[in-house]
Amino acid sequence: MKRYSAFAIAREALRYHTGWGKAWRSPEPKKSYDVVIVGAGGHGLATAYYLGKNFGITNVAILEKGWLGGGNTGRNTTIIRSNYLQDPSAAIYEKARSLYETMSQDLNMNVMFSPRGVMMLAQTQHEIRGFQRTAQANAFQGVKTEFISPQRIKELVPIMNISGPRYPVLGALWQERAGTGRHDAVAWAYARACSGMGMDIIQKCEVTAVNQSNGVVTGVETTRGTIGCKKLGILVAGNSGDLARMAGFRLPMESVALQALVSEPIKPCLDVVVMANTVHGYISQSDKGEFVIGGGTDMFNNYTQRGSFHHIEETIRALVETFPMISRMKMMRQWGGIVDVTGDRSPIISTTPLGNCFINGGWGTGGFKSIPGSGWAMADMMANGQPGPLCTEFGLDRFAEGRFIDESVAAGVAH
Ligand code: FAD
Ligand code: PYC
Repeated sequence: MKRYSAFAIAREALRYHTGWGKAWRSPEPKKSYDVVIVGAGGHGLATAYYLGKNFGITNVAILEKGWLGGGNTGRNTTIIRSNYLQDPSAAIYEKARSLYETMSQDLNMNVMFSPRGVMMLAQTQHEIRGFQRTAQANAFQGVKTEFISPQRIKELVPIMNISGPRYPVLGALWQERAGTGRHDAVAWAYARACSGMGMDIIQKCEVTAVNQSNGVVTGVETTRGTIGCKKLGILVAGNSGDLARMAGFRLPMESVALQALVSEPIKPCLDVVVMANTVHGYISQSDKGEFVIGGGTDMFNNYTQRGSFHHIEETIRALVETFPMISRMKMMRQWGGIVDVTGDRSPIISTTPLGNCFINGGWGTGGFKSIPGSGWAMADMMANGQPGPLCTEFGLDRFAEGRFIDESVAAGVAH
């Protein structure tokens, strides 16, 4: 794999950029692998990468039914933060956030991590109490957040109307080192690193059945033939229920569409991320100048990877009191992704009833930020056969035991 560097750019400039080569190989699938990962989204690719980097396991295939990064990883609004309430969540999201800080250097590709700060607005008395509680919990967890005043918010975001008649801005939970990253680049950077370690990324390869013998996984049937494996990792977000059915178990998870939209590009005027959870809207400005805007999920189960008109209206209506300038902007495009939502709004990173088959899903509306931490924890579990410290609490058993990790407030998106 060629190293990207200033020197490489200069060298390629001299030879008209003819020597870059492909970022990852597209090989034919082998008959079998030590590990097969289903899903080349951020979580699948990160898991493969840390299997190689942390455990030296490189006889790995990552199978993807579409194109890599074409699921939710390439459809999200790229917010990265770790201001969660419960200890196990804060630990894994903060691990992920800290890995984002050095990801560009670690993977030798610019993932444009931009720690511009994320604020979650408190627009009711209830939210003030909730966010003050989170700030306190975060202080104990070693996650740096603070509850800030309306005046400080106005200094940080001059375009915001903090004295709206219906939803005045009463304060915010502020995380200064939170921010955004380039979603495609995250997938591409992991893919390039995995391919560089000799792993096979096989696109347009849909898994259609899971093979097993004596309660242990032996491989998968795919649209490109049978592929054997000693260990199987399922990381398919909104399709988790389908894969679990193929593997012979059920998941406490629902699939719903989450939508977003972007405006026409304008001059820079918003250099932090703002989430307004009471009204169900959030907003940031991309490097191109577009406002990236999202709202709540569709409130019914579906598998549609597209947007709908009533959502534009609902989401803009939610934000327009706080950001009046939006009312005069044109919206350019919208899209949707299928998110995998659990009852406690926390992920599942778990062994399964099928031997040597592991599942990672349920990140719902918030799994872009967790990609590196989730991959780190999943690789650890797959290499050692049992959950390590970062994911012990996220097992499937918590639903049978009633040991929920309630993060419905921290999720920040209405479900
Ligand atoms: P995906 O990226 O969806 O990857 C799973 C892959 O599995 C897909 O590529 C799919 O094609 C493949 N697959 C499925 N079935 C099969 C099969 N049978 N065989 C082979 N391959 C299969 N999170 C944040 O942290 N911050 C945000 O700001 C944010 N905003 C969001 C906005 C929107 C509109 C959406 C939709 C989501 C948002 N999220 C956000 C959530 C985040 O995008 C997801 O949690 C995360 O991307 C999930 O990554 P993944 O790798 O698990 O899934
Ligand atoms: O998890 O921060 C988040 C988020 C914002 C929008 C969608 N998800």
